[in-house]
Amino acid sequence: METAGKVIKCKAAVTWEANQPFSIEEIEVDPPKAHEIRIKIVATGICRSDEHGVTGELKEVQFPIILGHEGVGIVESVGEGVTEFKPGDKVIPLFATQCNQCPTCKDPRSNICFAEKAGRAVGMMSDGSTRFTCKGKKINQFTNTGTFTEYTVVNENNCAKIEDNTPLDSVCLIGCSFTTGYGSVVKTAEVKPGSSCAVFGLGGVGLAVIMACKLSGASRIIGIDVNKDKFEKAKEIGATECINPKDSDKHIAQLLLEQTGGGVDYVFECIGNTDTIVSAICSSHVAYGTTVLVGISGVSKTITFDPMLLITGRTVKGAIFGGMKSKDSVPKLVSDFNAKKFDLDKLVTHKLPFDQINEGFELMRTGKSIRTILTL
Ligand code: PAD
Ligand code: ZN
Repeated sequence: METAGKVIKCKAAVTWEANQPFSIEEIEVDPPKAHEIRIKIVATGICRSDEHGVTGELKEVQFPIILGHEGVGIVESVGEGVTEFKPGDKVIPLFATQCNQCPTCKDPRSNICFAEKAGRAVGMMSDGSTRFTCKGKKINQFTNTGTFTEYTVVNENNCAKIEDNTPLDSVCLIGCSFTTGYGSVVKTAEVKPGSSCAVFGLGGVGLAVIMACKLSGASRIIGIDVNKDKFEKAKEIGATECINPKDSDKHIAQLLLEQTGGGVDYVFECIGNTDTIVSAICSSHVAYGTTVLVGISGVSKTITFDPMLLITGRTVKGAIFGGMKSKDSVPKLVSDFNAKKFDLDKLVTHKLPFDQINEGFELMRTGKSIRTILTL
């Protein structure tokens, strides 16, 4: 490609400081260094975790930054030593690193990569620098990805090659929300057929959980949200019933314990609110219920609960990216999607041109969207 080895000037949405609107700017994107890949982003989803980036609630954020982590695109060029990818390949950037060398990558139980934890500075590539510049200032990139830009650079351990015939559209959800929800159900909770499930929070992640509970053969799937406008979609996707905690004088955990005769088999917290995390644990079956923490709470949030809740036999777990090893699982899920084993378009309520990113975020903040996809 004629751009290989050169700086590319392109459009990106820059967040200069916390709680500011996205600013569409021309940026410069450096060529990929050794073991890096430069990608032309084609579509990217808007996730609540990006909003945690806007508000600066995540420790992974230092401004100025290019947010976005749920993208799909095409390889433009590769750095020295890259053998797995070539220009023209369709790829999904991975915020969850998989190096395949560290002890946790080699352990089937985990998807936390220690290569990343060991060396990488916040918002930087592994050599401690960034590939983005705007108006003479270096710009950080969010969680190893940074997809709110026409071009980005990622490490080869943060990229998955996907099938050539994949349409580059809603498949971007496999880069975050879908896999997070699916993995939470299939890998972290290991939901058994015939069981009862409850899902706190019916956003993109919660609905992906519902989809996977249904695929796993759950007989009862209870959706919980304070926004009743989310119920129709949740039922269309597989919820057997929905509850708005505001509609009852009883505590939501009390309601769920009563309605299930002792508690729910598997509870998924997909909000990231410390109160609903405790409610989720209390709603799980007293003797064998499992609660999976999926939603991300802000920095230094803590929860307190009566230890007896666990002594009776409950289990509490949590996972990033559903506990799925990113590089292994993403290509497989993309081929399942291409084989129509699940329908990602059901999670997409809005599609907007990239320039309308601020409108896209407003749709999420006001609870009007499930997932908005920006096309570049
Ligand atoms: P979203 O904002 O689209 O959905 C959250 C839903 O929760 C909305 O429908 C709200 O109405 C509802 N809600 C809010 N407060 C309450 C409450 N008190 N009681 C009941 N319902 C409530 O978010 P999302 O689906 O994009 O993401 C959900 C969380 O998951 C968020 O914290 C995000 O950061 C996290 C996440 N985690 C991972 C991971 O790897 N663990 C990946 C992606 C997202
Ligand atoms: Zn996400």
